[in-house]
Amino acid sequence: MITLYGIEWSRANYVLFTLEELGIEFKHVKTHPFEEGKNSPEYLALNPMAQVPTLVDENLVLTESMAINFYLARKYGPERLWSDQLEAEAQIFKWTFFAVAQMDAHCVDIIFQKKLVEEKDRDFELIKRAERNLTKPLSVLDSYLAGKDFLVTNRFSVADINVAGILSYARNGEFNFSPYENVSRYLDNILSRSALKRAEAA
Ligand SMILES: N[C@@H](CCC(=O)N[C@@H](CS)C(=O)NCC(=O)O)C(=O)O
Repeated sequence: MITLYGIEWSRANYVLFTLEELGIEFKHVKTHPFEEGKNSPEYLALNPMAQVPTLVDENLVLTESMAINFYLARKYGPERLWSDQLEAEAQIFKWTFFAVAQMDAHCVDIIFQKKLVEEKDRDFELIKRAERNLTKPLSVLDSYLAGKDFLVTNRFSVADINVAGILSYARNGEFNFSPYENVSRYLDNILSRSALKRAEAA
């Protein structure tokens, strides 16, 4: 039996999305990223960074949300969320790393400042900088998505879960995606999937 640690509004959300897409049974331990429980010796033995998510599948203990999603997709949904074509697999890696390297930190800054920091303490300069830093990667993504519904070989894959998951942080932090029409349409499409609704209700 798989166990996933991490509450649904953390990065565990991306993993819950994958688990729900795959329809796998799992145990959900709602470890909170900002509460003391994550510093227990038992949890630190699984995730020495004291972060969520962490996945345990039999003898495998895996951290890092994107790596967890790659593993789940390959093990439990190779036809549905992965690809047996090397070129398509390379694109799954490419778009996931693009989102992690070019956008993740800015999306986290936006949601953290807008939703977790009180207005009186909010760093508006940091928000502006994060929004500015998203301009180039979002323009690249927007051009790529013209006429496409999905990132890789025009079918839904784990790359869509990873990229839309990362961008959902900016969206939930009220970032204005309207200048990026293709990205907006794409996010509406991916983030309205019933599996994500189930994940958010977890
Ligand atoms: N790169 C890691 C980041 C994990 C991460 O930063 N998780 C946050 C919650 S979304 C957390 O646990 N923060 C608490 C902390 O860093 O102490 C991943 O993708 O899994």
